[in-house]
Amino acid sequence: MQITDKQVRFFENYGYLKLAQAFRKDIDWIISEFEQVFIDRKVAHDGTKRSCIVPFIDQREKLCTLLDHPVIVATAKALIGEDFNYLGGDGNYYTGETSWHTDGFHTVGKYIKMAFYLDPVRAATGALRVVPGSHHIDTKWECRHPGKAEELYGIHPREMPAQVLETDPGDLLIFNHNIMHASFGGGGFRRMFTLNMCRRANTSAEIVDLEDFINSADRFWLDQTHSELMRHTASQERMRHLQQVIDHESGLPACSAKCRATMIEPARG
Ligand SMILES: O=C(O)CCC(=O)C(=O)O
Repeated sequence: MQITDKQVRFFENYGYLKLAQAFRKDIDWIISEFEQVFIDRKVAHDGTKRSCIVPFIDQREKLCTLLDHPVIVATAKALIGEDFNYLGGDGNYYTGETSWHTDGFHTVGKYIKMAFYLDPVRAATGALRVVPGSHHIDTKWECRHPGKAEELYGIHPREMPAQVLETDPGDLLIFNHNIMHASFGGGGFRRMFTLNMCRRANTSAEIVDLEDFINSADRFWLDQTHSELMRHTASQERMRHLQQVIDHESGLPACSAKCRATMIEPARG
């Protein structure tokens, strides 16, 4: 599978992409592996608050192979370069709504998220929605405050102009970390997992930003970004996408130690 120049252009301009049914053939094993992670980790989701496991695909050998999957690799290479970095990701049972936010404010580099929603989701049942183009952080257009919809425009945040990305299992969503996104109306058991990635950091500013991102996993009490399983089962090709992160995560254990001392449990997102 190839990502076309037009899809790349769309992603550059609007900040998101949907690959409908790109994982149609894989979705059954993906869902059963997803469930197995929660069983392995003894996380029994009861629908009252979000359950979140990080890093997620790293928990099981078969899920780790998503990082070798031709669709994932071709998409990441097209959007962020041949030697992209894999930065972990979360696996979730979501409860309720996710208010408007971004996953970052990167002024350098390029950070993306790939998201698999494992249940059909529609506008009123927890589909991700994005404000197209809001990843252009230097824009003068007032598109980066949808969370202040009531205060600024007198409307509910749900009514903000946005693209609703309704999905069925087997679809893949990709979005820029800087884009404004939210979801409304999800129930107590909405299943979804993600892979975070970024362009290889080359300048010193990009390296600082990469280290900041890596260290932000301290809230999950992690001492390294990837699991040992992810590393030990990695081919040479997969290692290309792990190595720069491994080389820049020496600060994480100390940051995590501080979080362990001050938080009652690892963050849930
Ligand atoms: O699906 C959702 O409710 C939100 C997902 C999200 O905000 C994210 O993965 O960054």
